[in-house]
Amino acid sequence: MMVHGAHRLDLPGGDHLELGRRALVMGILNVTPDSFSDGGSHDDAARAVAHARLLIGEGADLIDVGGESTRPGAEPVGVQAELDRVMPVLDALAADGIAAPVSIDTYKALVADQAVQAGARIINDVRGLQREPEIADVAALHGVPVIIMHWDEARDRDRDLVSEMIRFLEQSLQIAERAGLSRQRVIIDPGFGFAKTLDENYALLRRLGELHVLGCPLLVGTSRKSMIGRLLDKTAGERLPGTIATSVLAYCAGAHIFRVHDVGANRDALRVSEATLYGPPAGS
Ligand code: 7PJ
Repeated sequence: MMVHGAHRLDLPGGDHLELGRRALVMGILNVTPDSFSDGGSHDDAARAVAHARLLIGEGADLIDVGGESTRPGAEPVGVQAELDRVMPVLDALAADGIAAPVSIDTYKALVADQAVQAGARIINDVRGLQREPEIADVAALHGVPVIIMHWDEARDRDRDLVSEMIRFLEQSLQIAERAGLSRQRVIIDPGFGFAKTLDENYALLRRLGELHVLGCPLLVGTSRKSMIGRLLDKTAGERLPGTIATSVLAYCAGAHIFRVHDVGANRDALRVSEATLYGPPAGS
């Protein structure tokens, strides 16, 4: 079973990521008041850098910095408040010479622009370029790839979720192309947990392979989400075994990048998955 499409993702500064059989793990670095650090003070920025180092030590290939909690029911934050959280952390990561490429989790064009100027090399837009389409111009201007996630609260719930998702993502791809961002610069993400029922989240995981028609690399974010917690009746801290199951299943369906809190454990599970589909790496 050989399911992984091979993609080369060019990053600004001459680096690139190989997306294919080897799964990439994106470590989550939340800088919100409900996480361990909100980035606002020097100590907070230092704590965030320490956590990023820990994630990289566990094998993270990428670090995703986010200043707005998009969990259901969370308050939206303004541009300035989001900048106040993420900029000190991005500056501190750059000053620290952090090895892994950093992505900025934002749907705001202005935040994305500032973040990229401070060293972020990927834009992770949970609104799929459809909240502030100017964010596509920011990405094109700086030559950074974008993650377009599906989040469509206005979706017709009588229609098939995956078909609607493909239509939504095609629209996002059109916005990208109009801005001068080629498809090769775009990663797609089905947006687990975003305006989806428990049944829909599991149907999506079952049907993940259908998204390959778009021809883009695929990122999934299921880590500690309620699709696991509600099924198992577990708190956020107890959802790692369930998360690992979703990572392995998504890998087998051809996913390339895994956005997780628990990098080491997911990394190990993905290495075993890689060895199962394609054989162990030479020399091991
Ligand atoms: C996702 C994300 C996701 C991408 C969040 C949480 C909610 N970005 N940002 N995909 N989820 N690309 O982590 O529970 O699934 S915030």
